[in-house]
Amino acid sequence: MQKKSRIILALDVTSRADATRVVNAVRDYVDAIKINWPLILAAGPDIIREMSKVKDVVCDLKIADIPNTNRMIVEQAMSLGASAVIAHGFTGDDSVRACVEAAKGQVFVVTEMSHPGGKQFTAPVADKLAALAKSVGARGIVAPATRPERIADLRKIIGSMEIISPGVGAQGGKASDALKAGADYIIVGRAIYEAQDPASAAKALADEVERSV
Ligand code: O7E
Repeated sequence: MQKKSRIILALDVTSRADATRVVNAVRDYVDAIKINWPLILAAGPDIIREMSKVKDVVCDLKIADIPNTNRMIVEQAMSLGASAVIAHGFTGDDSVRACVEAAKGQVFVVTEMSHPGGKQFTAPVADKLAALAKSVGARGIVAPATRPERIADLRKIIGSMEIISPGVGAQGGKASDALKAGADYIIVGRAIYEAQDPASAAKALADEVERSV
């Protein structure tokens, strides 16, 4: 995954036509595309393969099962062209390790989630989830742009592993705050794909990133 604009597009649209339109408009301003269930269910899993021809795809299935099932899910995602996957850590280190083995390390583990409810159950165990991600050899963690101080806390636990950070724009977080707190990439969905002009919105974010790193 290149590290240029530091923007990962959260492509949470629900048709192949919208996905293609948005990606064609913003491809010069994003480093990777994150594909989540809404688009996979709407357009079919082949959309992963299609988008992987344009940019690296982070397959956000938030995998959370027993080790054997996790392994099978990751193998399918990687065979469709995903460059990395996102998994939950609360299932325990054997389950996350199964993902890491199947993805050859290319796993991001969710820690504290960015929405208000993320404070309820994920925040109290986020430090442990970050430590688990490190201990099993994951590539990085997902940490909230809505609470940049937590990005800084989690950075201390994981050292030089990568942090990808959702919550910029529609959820109230600021790209510059997340990056200054230690995020490597920001994940942005609605602020780009719901904008009147997605290319201008992505460019404005890319400019903000450039000023803050
Ligand atoms: O708010 P948006 O529209 O910019 O979209 C944010 C995206 O990041 C969306 O796909 C959502 O599923 C994801 N996300 C969060 O918003 N908060 C989290 O805590 C975790 C994720 C996530 O994707 O985890 C993996 C990156």
